[in-house]
Amino acid sequence: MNYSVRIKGMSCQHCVMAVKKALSSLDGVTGVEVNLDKGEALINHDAPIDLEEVRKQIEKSGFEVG
Ligand SMILES: [Cu+2]
Repeated sequence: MNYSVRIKGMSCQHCVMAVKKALSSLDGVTGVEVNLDKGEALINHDAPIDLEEVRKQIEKSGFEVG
């Protein structure tokens, strides 16, 4: 299963890595692809993911969903 989320505030590969790491830590997540140009993360998961947790992780990393 895939879930894509728009992320505001990413500007370089450091941001990408921070988001990847944060989202990869969530339960059920099997992979994370981040597109810096689009400002989007694609989350692969094999169990339902908690969207509130996704938002929290993104904000904890210093970015914003949107
Ligand atoms: Cu950066």
